Amino acid sequence: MEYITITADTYEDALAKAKSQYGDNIRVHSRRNYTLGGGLFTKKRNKTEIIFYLVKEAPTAAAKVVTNEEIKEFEKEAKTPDPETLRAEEKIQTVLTKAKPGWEKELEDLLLVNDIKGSLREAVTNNFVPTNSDFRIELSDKLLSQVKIDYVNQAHPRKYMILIGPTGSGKTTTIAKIASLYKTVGKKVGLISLDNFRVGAFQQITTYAEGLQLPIYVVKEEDEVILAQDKMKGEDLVIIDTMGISPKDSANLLRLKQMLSFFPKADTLIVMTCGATSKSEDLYKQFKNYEPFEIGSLIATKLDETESLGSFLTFAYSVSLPLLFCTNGQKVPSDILKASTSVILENLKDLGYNSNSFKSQLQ
Ligand SMILES: Nc1nc2c(ncn2[C@@H]2O[C@H](COP(=O)(O)OP(=O)(O)OP(=O)(O)O)[C@@H](O)[C@H]2O)c(=O)[nH]1
Ligand SMILES: [Mg+2]
Repeated sequence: MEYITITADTYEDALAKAKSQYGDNIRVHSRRNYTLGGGLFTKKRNKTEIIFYLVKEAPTAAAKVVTNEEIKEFEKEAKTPDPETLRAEEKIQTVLTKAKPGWEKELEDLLLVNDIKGSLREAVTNNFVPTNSDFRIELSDKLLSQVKIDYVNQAHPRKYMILIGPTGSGKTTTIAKIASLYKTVGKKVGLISLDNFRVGAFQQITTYAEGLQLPIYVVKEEDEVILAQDKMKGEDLVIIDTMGISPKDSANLLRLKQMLSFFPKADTLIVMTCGATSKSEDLYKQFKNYEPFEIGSLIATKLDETESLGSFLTFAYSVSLPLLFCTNGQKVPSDILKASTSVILENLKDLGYNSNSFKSQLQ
C-alpha cells in the first residue's frame, strides 16, 4: 500500500491539500501535531503531519475520508458486546453442554498435557464446536490449520542457510544432517563455521564435514566472511554454523551480528534451532535474545526427548514463524525430518495419530 505524508499548519489544510492532489481516493492513516522553531531567532509554529494511503478502487458515492475520531468511535462500539450476540453464544453453549457432556473437560486436559497455551490455545478453542464423537481429530485439524510449515525453503533452499540458537540446542549436529539431506538429492553443499572463539568448537563440524566429504571454511576473523563466501561460490547451498550465545553476552551477539551482515539478505535464510523439550516461555526468551536477526524459519530439535511438540508450537505461533525441519535423535545424518503435517500429528500426545479415535479409524 502506498503511504503519503502531507504537512500543513492545520489538519483541515493538510486534508484539503491531500484532496486537491489525490482526489477522493485518500484515507487517513494517522496524524501527528508538532512544533517548529521556537529557538533564539525563529518563531514557534504549530504543524500537523498526516499520513494518508490511497485506495485503488474508485470511490462510491458513499465513500468518504475516515477521520481518527471516527475510528476511535468505531473501536469503542466494537468493544461493547452486543446483547443479541451474547444471548446467541449462551444458547450455543447450553446446547453443546447438553449434547456432548464432558468434552470440554477433555479438551482442557488435552491442551494441558500438550502444553498448548497463550494465543495458540485461543486460536484453537475459539469457535471450536465438535460435530461428532471424534472430536480429537477435529481438534488436531484445527491445531494443524494454525501451524505454518516452510515448504518453500525445504524444496528450494536459499544459497545461505544460517543456524542460530542457544548453546546446546543442536545447531552443529543439525547442520550435518541438513547437509547430508541435500547432498543426497544432488545439491553441492558447503559449510562455513563462525563458531571460532571457543577452544575446539570447530573440530566437531570439521569432523562432520570430513565424514560427509563436504568443503568447509572456518572463519577465524570477522573480515574473512567474504573470503569464505568466495570459496563457496561453486556450491548450491552453504550452511553456516554459529556459536550459542547467552542473553547476557552482548559482545558476542554484536560480533555475530557484524559477521552475519556480510551475507546477502535476499539469498540468506536465518533459522533458529529450538529445543522441543523447552517451555514455550523459555523459547520465547531465547528468541528475544536473537531479535537483532531476521529469523525466517524454525527447527524443532530433540523431538525424541519429549512427548509433545505443543510447547514448541505455542512458541512458533506466538512469533508467527514456520517450521522447517525437526530432529529426533543424535544420529547423524539419519535423525532429521522435513516438517510436515504428519510429523506434527505424530508428535502430539493423545491427539492426531496418537488419539484413540484416530487409531480406531485406521483399524
Ligand atoms: N536426543 C537428541 N539429542 C540431540 C539432537 N540434536 C542434537 N542433539 C545432541 O545435543 C547435544 C548438543 O548438540 P550440538 O549440535 O553440539 O548443539 P549446538 O547448538 O551446536 O551447541 P553449541 O555449539 O555448544 O552452541 C549433542 O550431544 C547432540 O548429540 C536430537 O535431535 N535429539
Ligand atoms: Mg555447535
